[in-house]
Amino acid sequence: MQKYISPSICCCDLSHLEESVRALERLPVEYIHVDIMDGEFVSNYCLGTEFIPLLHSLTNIPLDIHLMITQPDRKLDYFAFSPGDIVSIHAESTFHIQKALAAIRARGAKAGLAINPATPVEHCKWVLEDLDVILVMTINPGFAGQRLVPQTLPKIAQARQLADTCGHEILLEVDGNVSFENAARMSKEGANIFVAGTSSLYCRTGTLEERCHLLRQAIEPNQSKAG
Ligand code: S6P
Ligand code: MG
Repeated sequence: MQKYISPSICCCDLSHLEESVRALERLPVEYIHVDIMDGEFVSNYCLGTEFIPLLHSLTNIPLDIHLMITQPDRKLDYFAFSPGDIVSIHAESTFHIQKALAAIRARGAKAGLAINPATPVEHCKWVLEDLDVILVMTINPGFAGQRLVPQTLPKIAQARQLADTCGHEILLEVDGNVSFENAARMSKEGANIFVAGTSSLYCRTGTLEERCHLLRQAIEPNQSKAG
């Protein structure tokens, strides 16, 4: 199973965004995670719509856009995402999940459904055909630097089982306190995409390269041994 790293760009040094992006390009990583918050779905605000074209102008790394906003189905036109990006909406954020997922796919992006820690995995069941990504939140969304909600770990395995019943590939993403230690556990439970924030890529020990290598070892232990 392929494993992908998606650094959370709000955790980098935003005052030197271009340098931070170049540093990611040298690692390498597969996605850049972009947290968009509206102060309503979550109490916080983080990165605006303009960040998406800005990042696309800086790099070819596909974006992994996490919309923590209410009623995303009514607002997708504000987001200039590109084919190949992942765009995830929250299951708790709209009555019109299927409609929003279909609209994302119609624009060539991968459609993701994010579920909060208290939201059952079964919420994804009737829209599996419309999904490319299930994003299991392993913290309550809104802020970086939180502690894992441990009950979310068995949800990853449940989500993997459900995803594997579908006729097409569904990637399983984890977001929140993806530390080196937690990432290894999440990977064993079947996660594919690992959002790397203050717990790993942007922690304060070692260099960015060393942290990325450690994360890679945690999520792909067998590959690292073979290499
Ligand atoms: C939280 C957001 C996340 C964080 C990420 C930070 O609302 O969706 O993507 O940016 O969790 O990483 P860490 O390691 O500080 O939890
Ligand atoms: Mg996120």
